Amino acid sequence: MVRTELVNQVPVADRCFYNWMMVVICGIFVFHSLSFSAEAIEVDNSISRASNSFNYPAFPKELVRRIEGKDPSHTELNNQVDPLLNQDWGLANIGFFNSFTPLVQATRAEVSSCSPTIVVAVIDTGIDYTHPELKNNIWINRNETGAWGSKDLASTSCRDKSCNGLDDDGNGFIDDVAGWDFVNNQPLPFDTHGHGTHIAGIISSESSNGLGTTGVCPGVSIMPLKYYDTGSNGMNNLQNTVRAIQYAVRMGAHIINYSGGGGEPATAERMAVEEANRKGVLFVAAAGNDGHNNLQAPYYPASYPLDNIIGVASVNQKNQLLSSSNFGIPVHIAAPGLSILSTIPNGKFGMMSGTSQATAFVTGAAALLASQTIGKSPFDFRKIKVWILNGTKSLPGNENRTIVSSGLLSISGSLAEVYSQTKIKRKGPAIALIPVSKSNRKFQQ
Ligand SMILES: [Ca+2]
Ligand SMILES: [Ca+2]
Ligand SMILES: [Ca+2]
Repeated sequence: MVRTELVNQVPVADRCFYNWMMVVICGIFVFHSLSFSAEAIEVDNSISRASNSFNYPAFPKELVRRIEGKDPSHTELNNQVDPLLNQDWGLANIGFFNSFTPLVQATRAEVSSCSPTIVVAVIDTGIDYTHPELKNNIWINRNETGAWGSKDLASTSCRDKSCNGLDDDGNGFIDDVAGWDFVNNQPLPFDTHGHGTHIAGIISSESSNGLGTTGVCPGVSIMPLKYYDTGSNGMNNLQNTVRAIQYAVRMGAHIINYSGGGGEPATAERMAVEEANRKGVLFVAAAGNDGHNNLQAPYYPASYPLDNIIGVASVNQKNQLLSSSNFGIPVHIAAPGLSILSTIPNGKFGMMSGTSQATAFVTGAAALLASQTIGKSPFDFRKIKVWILNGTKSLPGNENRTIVSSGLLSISGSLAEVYSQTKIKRKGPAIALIPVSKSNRKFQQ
């Protein structure tokens, strides 16, 4: 029985001949297969205490400045070329760059600077929150920050709620200033694996900062929730998944990205996603990388019949469904998923493949659409889902309707849906992207 796995597991033939990084990725991801007993899980609701036994990096000073309210301008464009942008075929194929054309008439600033008030929970392997592409976009728990205590107190050297050893906001997690590591039960959700950092980068990498490429929704707030670790078993992964979903919903995430899953349903997990539904949270989930029809062999959580779920298949550069990608209704949409360039830990960039990556593109698109409308109307996952699914384009050669219920993700198509169905006024003429063709940067190693 296979349950709660990361879904980068495309066949070796699909993904292992691109570069050295792909060889590494294949080595990491091919052999995950985790087992559990589907219904026999209990979710621990006791207060989670911080552990001092991990040497994960402290949150960077830029994040601390944001916590202290001294650096609110992180989303401003600084107009430096993102040197790897021209290698980001995924952005091109989903019409990201066409969003700046007169047809759609979004300005680059609109599309390249999402609202930090939109919160995306990335339930994954954690995130390298020190990565220069991501560190400015990490979600902050405002009620676990701020000055605390007196200088006369001898019990701790910390004078801030983020490190005082107390659950200041009473949510059951001590010092959870920027997410939570459910694997190790501590407040630094650092990514020692790579998968979560890659997902976060596809969604939110900073734009025009002279580094890497750009996320679909740069500047959106990312809530890192670490549920997965190669050292833990499938049962723990599932329990941590449930707790992470519950945390995301309670702490106000608008969108949850879940690039994992398995073939067995679990009542506790379904209940958590149902609660997300009731609270208006969009749940974007990978369709899985087994190459099968999810109608015949469901893949969870993507296959739960809940209307806040968008299930995502993966395609290659020619918009052909990967042979590894699951398909069939209720898989809603397809997105790029082969050799996707994004962030990996320690400030690096690399490529990964699978419906995990495709899921992140759809999540980024949902966040982008939400950023267009937030402040003008409440976040409404049903509208977001309709805009995304109505904005798709057909998948050539894939017998569109039998593979996914919609088609290929299209940012420009979805934005056009938003602008045609709302009273949002365009702010001005489109402006061109900074050309990147002269860049000769290589992947960092
Ligand atoms: Ca807390
Ligand atoms: Ca605290
Ligand atoms: Ca960048």
